[in-house]
Amino acid sequence: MMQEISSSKEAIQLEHIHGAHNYHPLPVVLTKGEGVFLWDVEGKKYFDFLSAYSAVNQGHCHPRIKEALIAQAGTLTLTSRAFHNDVLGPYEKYITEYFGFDKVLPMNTGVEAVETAIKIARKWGYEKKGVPEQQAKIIVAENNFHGRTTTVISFSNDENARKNFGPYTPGFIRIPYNDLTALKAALTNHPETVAFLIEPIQGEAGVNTPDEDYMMQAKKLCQEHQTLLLADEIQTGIGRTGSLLAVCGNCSCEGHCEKQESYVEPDILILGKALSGGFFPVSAVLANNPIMEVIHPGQHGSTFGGNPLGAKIAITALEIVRDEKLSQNARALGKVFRERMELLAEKSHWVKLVRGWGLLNAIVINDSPDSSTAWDICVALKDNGLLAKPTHGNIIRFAPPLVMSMEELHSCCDIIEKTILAFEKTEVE
Ligand code: IF1
Repeated sequence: MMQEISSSKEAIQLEHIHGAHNYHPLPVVLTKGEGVFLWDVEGKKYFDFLSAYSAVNQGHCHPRIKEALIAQAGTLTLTSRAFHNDVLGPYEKYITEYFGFDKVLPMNTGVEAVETAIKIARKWGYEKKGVPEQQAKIIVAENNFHGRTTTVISFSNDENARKNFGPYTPGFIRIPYNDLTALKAALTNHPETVAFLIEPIQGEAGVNTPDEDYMMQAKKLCQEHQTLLLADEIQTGIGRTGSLLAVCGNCSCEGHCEKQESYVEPDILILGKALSGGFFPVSAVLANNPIMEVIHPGQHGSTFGGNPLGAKIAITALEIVRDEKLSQNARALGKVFRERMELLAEKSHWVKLVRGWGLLNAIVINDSPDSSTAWDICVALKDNGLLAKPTHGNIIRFAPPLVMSMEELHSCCDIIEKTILAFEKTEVE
């Protein structure tokens, strides 16, 4: 029998005793979610300003996804890829048309999709570009975050994420983020390069936004050096940054316009998180035929990848982004959010700067990265009814579900303002 939880304290204790200590969560125990709101086991209501790291762009427990899940769960959930199922094909047609690629390779978690993209890029490099065996190189950015597997942490420079997990997978070259000169040099010095793997905005690094033409110029350099551009849009994609994809640049059409001047087409597009609206892991790797055709039966796969339940959920999650105009909403709300935070920065010395695109934003707290100030502010925000999480010590990420109304956004900004200004007073005393 499952032990019933009667208090936050009890739930936290159970996790402490029986679970590995691989996270340091805020001390809040959630039991219910609906739209932009979460409730804890004591019945306190919160605005969600994390969206499960941007997996719940469509809002918690979206009724349309719930309906799709229930209907499909009562019909067929898993066949494996040993047989066909009647949802995978329609899903593959839907998602490839939605994002404008020839083909998709369905996986589950984000990091699996990153691993998949790396495998495809290497194989393409050997078979199409003619890179000598075992020599393929992939260029990545400093302070990248692409997941937790052994290969992916091999090219991280976050000591905490990688130390003592070696030996590491070779074949990666790290260059500074948002530095085209470094990219050009790496491509020139390493003709065996097969891909440039990049987050259009670095999430974990603290919502690092690049120069406006960075992706455009990076794509040009990649083309000149016959190198694939791999866009990890696991966190930035699906409406979050005020466009369907961050690589759409300043176009907020939901990706259904004629491709705009600002759109930079990646050779491989990597999606996860909000592809399922937070119901369970669904990820995808998209590419055109000349690239995807290097993969043949037996060379890659997954028991659950492409399962009918996930496929149905993903179709519905993507329909919602389009039907509810979530990219446009993220764009409008994000602009107001940053304006309000800039006003707050004038009033509070704690807020050093505000940055972000759409509803993927961060404020940098005016304290050292090893201080506890950002954490203490997040605890105070929680007490005032808003849930956000610090990253890298002195940065707080603000990423609410994209279904938020303008009125709710202003209420949230009021909470943040009240909390940080009050924090000021305590500190001065
Ligand atoms: C954790 C951050 C977010 C991602 C990008 C791949 C993945 C992620 C750009 C892997 C995952 C997560 C996972 C979570 C914390 C988190 C995170 F703080 F680390 F940066 F979202 F902001 N590419 N991001 O952001 O996807 O395999 O997890 O499905 O690992 O603790 P996954």
